[in-house]
Amino acid sequence: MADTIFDKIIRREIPADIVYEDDELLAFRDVNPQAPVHVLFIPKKPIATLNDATAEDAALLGRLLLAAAGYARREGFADQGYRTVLNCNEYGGQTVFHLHLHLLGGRQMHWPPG
Ligand code: D5M
Repeated sequence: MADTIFDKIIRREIPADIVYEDDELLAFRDVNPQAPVHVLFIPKKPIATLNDATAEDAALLGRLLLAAAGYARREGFADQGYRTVLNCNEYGGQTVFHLHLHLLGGRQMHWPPG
């Protein structure tokens, strides 16, 4: 898989506003926030898109979701609500090809998304 800007953040080669880290995951604030809270949760394992995840990654993807929910709970906006988004490839609007989960909160979301 090609090296991405998120791999550089994992290796601390470029700065990021990191809000969560464990052995397998990293979370940092999106540089172009679309809501008062906009955090990206990524696996440290280089998976380019959701299409590239395999059954072997099932637990990792579950932990990614739970890490986002845990962050919302700790930050006090879980009950108010939030949105998680995982863009895949061109029609999904994916621009960085290292799988990432957007966590958006702090404002009313609308449906359908654009
Ligand atoms: O989302 C990719 C997201 O990644 C987009 O919202 C901007 C964000 N981004 C890009 N570069 C950085 C850095 N260096 N720090 C923080 N956030 C960044 P996608 O789902 O691929 O469209």
